[in-house]
Amino acid sequence: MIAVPAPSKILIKKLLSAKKIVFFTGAGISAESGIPTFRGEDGIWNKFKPEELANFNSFMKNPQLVWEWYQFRREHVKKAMPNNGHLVISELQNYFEVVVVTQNVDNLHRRAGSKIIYELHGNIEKNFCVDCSKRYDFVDFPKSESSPKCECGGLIRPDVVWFGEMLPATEFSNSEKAARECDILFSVGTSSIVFPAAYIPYEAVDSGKYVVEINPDETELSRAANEVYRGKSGEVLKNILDEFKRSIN
Ligand code: BV8
Ligand code: ZN
Repeated sequence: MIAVPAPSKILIKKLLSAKKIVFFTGAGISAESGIPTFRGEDGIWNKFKPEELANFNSFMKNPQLVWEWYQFRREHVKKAMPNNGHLVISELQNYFEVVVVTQNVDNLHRRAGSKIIYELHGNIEKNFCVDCSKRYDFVDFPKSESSPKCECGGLIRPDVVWFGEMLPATEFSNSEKAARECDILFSVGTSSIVFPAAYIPYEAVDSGKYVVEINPDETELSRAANEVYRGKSGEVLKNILDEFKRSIN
């Protein structure tokens, strides 16, 4: 059993004087909720690379396959519950101004009670028609249904950002601003290889902010971070919250 890394004295000291915290999260924070990550050994449908499926051309070429992939993921998301990682981030709102910048499309931060969330890659529960843009948000499409059509006859697609597509401009610029203005940025459960989202932690690094990575594995960001916690986010974040609460009492 690998010991969960305890928070450093420096980090607790930084937290005691901090006001604004940004959590930049990826698929790893939802792993303990049973949602497979993209690129780990349990990666979703390992036979396909996310870039091959999360892609407009693949969708137009084979809407059925891509639609089924999202239905498969929606099933996971529906059954999933926020884990300690999401819940700690939500509870820290009682002590700090917390901004969540997430690459995840699974809605778990919102369900855990986080208020300020920038979804850089969209939301798997939202959909729209590729032809007339009619919204089909939070519609429970029957499992059997092949890729559904809009009343105008157009294909309905998930409202997520696919490879080669622009990120939502306002969410992205708000995220950059939050990273520049925070006291501490935690990068949690992301391989830090998908851009331009992966630039966000570097905004904090370049602005001289304290950057903490929480990930069992090394990533591209590791060498630029001030501190790295090699552990599961649900456990590491719980330790940090408990130690912080001990320090303020
Ligand atoms: C764009 C939504 C162009 C859909 C996703 C430089 C600049 C700009 C673009 C690029 C660039 N270089 C390359 C590009 C192209 C591309 C890109 O980044 N490719 C990568 C693969 C190299 N980027 C794009 O195409 C972007 N669009 O640039 O448009 C453009 C420009 C101008 C004008 C027009 C167009 C769009 C990218 C968004 C793609 N959409 N998802 C969906 O979800 O289905 S990306 C997908 O990857 C998910 O969003 C996911 O969140 C994201 C990142 O993956 P991670 O979250 O990090 O997950 P991963 O599995 O990789 O890692 C999990 C980590 O968790 C691991 O490190 C693991 O160790 C850790 N972990 C596991 N368990 C735990 C844990 N950590 C903590 N606790 C645990 N228990
Ligand atoms: Zn339509």
